[in-house]
Amino acid sequence: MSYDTTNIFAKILRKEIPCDAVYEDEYVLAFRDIEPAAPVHVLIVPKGDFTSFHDFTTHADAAMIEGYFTAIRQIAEKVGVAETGYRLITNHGADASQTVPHFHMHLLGGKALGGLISSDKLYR
Ligand code: DGP
Repeated sequence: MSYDTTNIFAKILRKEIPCDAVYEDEYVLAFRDIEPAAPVHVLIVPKGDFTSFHDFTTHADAAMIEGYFTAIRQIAEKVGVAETGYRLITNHGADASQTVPHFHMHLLGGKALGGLISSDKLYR
């Protein structure tokens, strides 16, 4: 999939539309999800043209990958979930229902999140 420069996160990175930012450095911009699924729901978006996790880990250089994952740890501390716990989720492609084609990680926390997938949704 080629990178679509008109996707919503590209516009947020270019500051064309606003966001509720919680962290920014040379590698990432992190902001609160507009449709939060938990009391803490932050999206961590790398500053580069990466469509998904698969694209990111194929094409990002080592400094970007290190900077990205280090930032996630710092963000978890900053938003207050490092001690209580948090979940990281990323969706790659159609079967994962990825809706925004710019790689991002969801950081969720602020309450007990329960099991990853409820038992009635288990694949059998
Ligand atoms: P995903 O399904 O993994 O591609 O998740 C995309 C997330 O992006 C979804 O939880 C809703 C969020 N989102 C979509 N548009 C906007 C927006 O304009 N601002 C913010 N802050 N979040 C958005």
